[in-house]
Amino acid sequence: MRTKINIAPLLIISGIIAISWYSIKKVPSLKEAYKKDFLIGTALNAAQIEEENPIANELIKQQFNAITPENIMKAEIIHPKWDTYNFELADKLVNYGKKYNIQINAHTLIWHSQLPYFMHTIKDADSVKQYFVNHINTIASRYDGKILSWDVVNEALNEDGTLRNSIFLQKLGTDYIVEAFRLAQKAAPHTELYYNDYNIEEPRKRKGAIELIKKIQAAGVRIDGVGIQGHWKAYNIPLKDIEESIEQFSALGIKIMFTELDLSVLPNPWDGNVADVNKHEENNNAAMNPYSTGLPDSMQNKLTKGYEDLFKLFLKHKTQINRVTFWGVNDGQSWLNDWPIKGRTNYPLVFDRQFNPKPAFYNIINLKK
Ligand code: 9MR
Repeated sequence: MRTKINIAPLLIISGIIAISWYSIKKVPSLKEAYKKDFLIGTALNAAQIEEENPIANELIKQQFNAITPENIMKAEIIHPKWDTYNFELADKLVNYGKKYNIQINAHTLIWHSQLPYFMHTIKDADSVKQYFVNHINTIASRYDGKILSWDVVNEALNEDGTLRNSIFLQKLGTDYIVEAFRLAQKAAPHTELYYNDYNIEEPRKRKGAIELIKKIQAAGVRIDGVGIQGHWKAYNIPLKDIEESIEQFSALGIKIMFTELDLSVLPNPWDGNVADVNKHEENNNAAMNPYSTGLPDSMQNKLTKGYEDLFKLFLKHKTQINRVTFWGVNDGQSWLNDWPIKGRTNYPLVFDRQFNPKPAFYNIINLKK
């Protein structure tokens, strides 16, 4: 007996994909609009690197000429055990970039967070040193010549500009950042090397970052750029601090990137633009999740204006800025739906949950008309 296959659901799904694909095709392209100014990047999660969703894939190719892996090159994933590296997804990312002609910023070599489990069991300085050297040498050399740049060290500073009390500071001493860049420069001579952090536009932390960069330079070690992450609030963007930072960092002779741009519209239980992934707030209530059914125009307008003001500033300083990367492709992907409170509905990017461009997107595009 022949089994009957019901193809109706398949036809409906293909229809939806075709319609979405057709409407994506009609959207203007950020990377095209800004091609003479700076790279326009996005962060990719594992599913996007694996090209699981054809709509996401089409949009990424159309809009972005730079990608950063959101998680898959972090130590806990790429170096899960002392002697084991897991390069599968990072290699796929490299192929993805090659296939679609998109530049890759690798993220990140030395970070106190998302360390592999074995690092929490290590107590002696020699083993930390050995991990540090092996980790940088193995990973940075593997991708040299295949990627544009590395976030060599991520988030090494406290809010007051002093060095964060990480396992690396404790076991390796205050020169560990210079040493990380020294090792990276040797292992990856063809790759640009950056320091990346949040809130380094803020004067106290900025001062710490400037000292750090000067220290690396004074040691005769190469540092090519600084990444200002850009996790801000749509309703309170520190434009003056950002402009001063662009001026002061570029005076050091290095490139500037905005590396993890997103603008939260939700209330924050703490003050400041802290992006410390290890801080969480448990308390969830309706007041802290006010837009679960949709974003009101008043807040949409703030988001749109926020993005427009930022891109105006970026364009004003375009000769100093090499890349602006959004931290995710669409609102549904954003870490800000789960941080600092789990399960909220945030709207921080320029494409909505259905991959449609938001008013902020069009205002950014219109600045170039
Ligand atoms: O967006 C990332 C999220 O998916 C991860 O769970 C989290 C922990 O690895 O890291 C997020 O990305 C962070 C980035 O790597 C460094 N700066 C702050 C970012 C947001 O937390």
